[in-house]
Formats: sequence, C-alpha cells, structure tokens
Amino acid sequence: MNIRTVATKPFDDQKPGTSGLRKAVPTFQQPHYLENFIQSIFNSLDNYQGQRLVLGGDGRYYNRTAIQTILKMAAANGVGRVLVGQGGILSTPAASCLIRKYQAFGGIILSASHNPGGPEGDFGVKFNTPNGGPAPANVTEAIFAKSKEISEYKVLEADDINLDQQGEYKLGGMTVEVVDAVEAYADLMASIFDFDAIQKLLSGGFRVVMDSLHAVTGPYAKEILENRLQAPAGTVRNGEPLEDFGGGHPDPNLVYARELVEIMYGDDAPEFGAASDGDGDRNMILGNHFFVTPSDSLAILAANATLVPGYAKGITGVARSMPTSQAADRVAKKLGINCYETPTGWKFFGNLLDAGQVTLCGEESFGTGSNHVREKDGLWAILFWLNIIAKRGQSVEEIVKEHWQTYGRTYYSRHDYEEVAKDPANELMDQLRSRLSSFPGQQFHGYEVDLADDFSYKDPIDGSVAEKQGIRLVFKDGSRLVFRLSGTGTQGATLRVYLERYEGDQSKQNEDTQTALADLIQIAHEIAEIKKFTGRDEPSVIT
Ligand code: G16
Repeated sequence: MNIRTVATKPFDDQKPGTSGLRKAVPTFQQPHYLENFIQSIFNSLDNYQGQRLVLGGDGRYYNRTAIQTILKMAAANGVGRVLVGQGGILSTPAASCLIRKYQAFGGIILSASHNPGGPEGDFGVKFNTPNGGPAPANVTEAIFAKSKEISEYKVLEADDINLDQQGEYKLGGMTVEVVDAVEAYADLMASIFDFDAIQKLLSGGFRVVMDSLHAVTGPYAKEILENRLQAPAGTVRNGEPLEDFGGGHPDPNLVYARELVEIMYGDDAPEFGAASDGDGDRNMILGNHFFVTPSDSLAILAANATLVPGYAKGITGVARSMPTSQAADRVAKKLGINCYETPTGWKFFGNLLDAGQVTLCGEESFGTGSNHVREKDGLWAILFWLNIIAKRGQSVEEIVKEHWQTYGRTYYSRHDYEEVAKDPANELMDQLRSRLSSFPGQQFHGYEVDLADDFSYKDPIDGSVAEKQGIRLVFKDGSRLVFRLSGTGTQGATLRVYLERYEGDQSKQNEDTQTALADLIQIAHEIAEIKKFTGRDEPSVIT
C-alpha cells in the first residue's frame, strides 16, 4: 500500500457557510484545495478509523473527479469502508438515509445545491454527522480551524475505481462499496407513504408533472413515480442528471423552474406540478394555475400529517427557520404540539429531531422534511402532498384555500438582491443593526414596530448559541420584515428581504401577494435604504 504524504499550505477561505463549503469550480480545481478541506475533515474527527463513510454527490461537474480523490484520501486516512452511490450519485436526502441505515460515522456530500454547475459553475463539499444531518457549528468550526493550520495531507496512490459498476472494490486496506443510489431511499419512501392510495390517484386520471431540472432527483423520481407508483412514462421531465444541469439553474422556484411554471399555468394544465433542486433536498409544489408558498406548505403538511401512514399517530412538533412565515405556528398551536423557531440552516433542526421534540421542519427556501432523515427532502415533500390529495380528494388549490379559511392566510414573499457588492451590503446590515433600539414604537405607513432585534438562538438541547442570524422587525399586528445576507452564494453578497403579513378575514384572502405586501415592501426600502446600498431598485428574484 503506497500512501503519499503531500506538503501543503492553508487556504484562508475554507470556512463552511450555511450549508458546507461552496465555491466556484475553478476554486476547487486549484492544486490542493479540495484535498486540504477533505484532510481537515479527517483531522477534525476522532475514532473514525475502520468505520463506514457515505460518499456521493448531485452529479455536477467535478463530482466524479472529487469522488476519486476523496476515496483515495479516505483509504490513506484509515477509513474502513466507503459506500458510494453508483455513478457517484447520491441525492442529499438519500445520503442522509444511507448514513443512518448503515450507521456510518458520517457522509461527504458533493453539491452546491441549487447553484448552477459546469466548469464555470459552483461546487461544494458538505460533511454530515452520524445522525445523517449537516454538521453543526462546533463541527464545521473544528474543520475550519484545521484548515487554517494544515501542512500536509495523505492520499493513496492507486488507480481510479469504476463508479458505474455496483460491487465491492479494494483501495489499499479500505473497501469501497458502489451501491444502488436509489433503492434504500425509495424503500424508505414506500414505508412512510400510502403508495396504494397514491397509485390509485395516479391511475384515475390525476396528472402529475415532476421537473427534475436535469439534476439529481431524475433517477429517484423515475423509480418512485414511474416504476413503483406507475405514473405514465414522461411524468418525470428533465430526468437525466447532467453535469451542468443542461445550462439551467437547478432551483425549484417560479423564476428558475420556468418550463414547469409554463405548463402549470398553461392551457389544459395538469393537476399537480413539482420540482426539486440540484441535490434533491428542495421542493416546489404547484397546482393547476396555483403556487404553494413553502411556508404554507409546511403548515399544510403539519395540519394533514395524520393522513400519512408514517405520521398517523400524530406529530410531536414543528420547527421552522426564523424567516419562514408563522403559518406553521398557528397549526402547532391548534394541535397543541411543540413549535420552534431556529436560525436559517437545516443543521439547526438536527438536535430537535434527534431529541424527538419535533417531527416536521421547514424553511421558506423551499425546504421541508421530517425525522425520517436529517436533511430536507424534495421528493418526500412531493409524495406527502400526493398522499394528502389522494386521501382528501381535493385539488391543491382547494386544500390550500380551505387551510386559509381555517387558520387565516399569511401573505409571504422573499425578495433577493443577488450578487450585489459585499461591503455596501454589510454596511446596510450594520446600519440597521445600529438603529435597532430606536425602532420600537415608530410608525411606518400605519405599521407600528413592536420588536426589532438581530435574531439569536439558544439550542434547547445542547445550549449552543447562534448570534446575528438576521434582523427582524415585528409589527404590532404580527407582520414581519426580516433582513439577512445569504450564506450560500459564491459571488458578492445576496441580500434577502423576507416579508410577511397575516390576514384572518376570509374576504381578503385572495389578493395578489405582492399587492398585499406593497406597504411592507415600501417600508423595507425606506428603512434599509436598499437602493442606496445595493444600487438596485428591484430584487432580482422574488419568491
Ligand atoms: C441551504 C440550507 C437551508 C437554507 C438555504 C438558504 O439550502 O440548507 O437551510 O435555508 O441554504 O440559505 P441562505 O439564505 O443562507 O442562502 P440548500 O438547499 O442550498 O442546501
């Protein structure tokens, strides 16, 4: 066995963001860049030697190259066995599923999620812990600390292994098991949902379109929807994972999933449309000429959970990220279950799920999930909706509108100012921060500020504290404005402005969202001086 120790120097930019280390592909292609980060992961861990690791990615450009490198480094660092998805493919939820199923010490997931791919696109590396979830801050901080002091890494000198053929391979003293990327995950879905009821729905003329956006969910959606649930061939569109996602932006929202939106808002639209993102953890749900906001989706799944066999006994609680609307809180209140508000980032849900405090979690950023894995899960959310529809016999629109009648409607929108200059974006946040104490009591267009703070969170399970998680202004009527800088972008800064207003009056629940939020949008511009700091009049993406 020939293990090479390679001398290296630290890079100063390997601090993981909201979800792992995300950078442009050329950054990862610099000599030693990927290797430094991977070695830093191993250097930050104890007692993994001889144990199992899960490895896979969303199939984007550089996935295969990185997998071969990581396998050889894992072998050189004493890992016992690596389970790698066939073709190097594993969706993020499927990786989480395998980590849990095979009690791995962790997983390395290669993805930049919804960011575009290709030679000039983005790449990313994420480490997940034995519970199957994204590494919490103490783990990512330890990795970052190691990355700042690294002086060498270890790699086995060996040939590449054949990622396309399932089976076992030897790399030095380590075993590589190339596994079916889909099967365990599809089995898990079948164990949660009422596949018979969904199959009956699909065979009864209920038309579904699933757009995989040429990203990782293609093979998963085909196996589950077209094979196991027998939806007609062609139900899954753009189902072939491509290294550059066909040149698209694999983000399931109204802007980037345009083809699907055109179908669902066109003549003779199908009854149900859905999309998922690059690595399969996000979801968008559409009905015939109807869009479900992710915040509403979480609330509706919670309210209807007992219709799903996997949650038939009820759910213990829900958690949502702070900028996500409070729609789910109202359901939790009515059900008398736990309700938590966490910072943005799926990693903050892990402890609550592990402790059994919550069953469902969700974020405004098109992510919903449950305790079945420790990641958000796009196809799971889609199947959840189909299960509810099959049981209730109503359309997407009817289900949402009935929900609003029962709980009130939360008008909600997120405005993104993407790729703006970093320094002025930080100044915008700083100036808001410096004025926080002056806001309460002030009136803006008839809205009186009740509370203004920079959100901080104390994890109720391990007591860890996360500060500066977004500036929020809560108004007397419960409306909210939240300002954050994204932690997942790779170019400049992205300002996110989150807007929310509650409407309990049924006669006022059918307004256009942007119209209903017009005053709050204006207030956001005035308070944060968005034009002055970003140079922009308008957001680049509205969801
Ligand atoms: C990641 C995180 C999510 C977060 C989203 C947006 O999603 O896992 O928790 O809500 O980024 O984060 P930000 O607002 O900081 O850009 P994904 O799908 O990109 O892994």
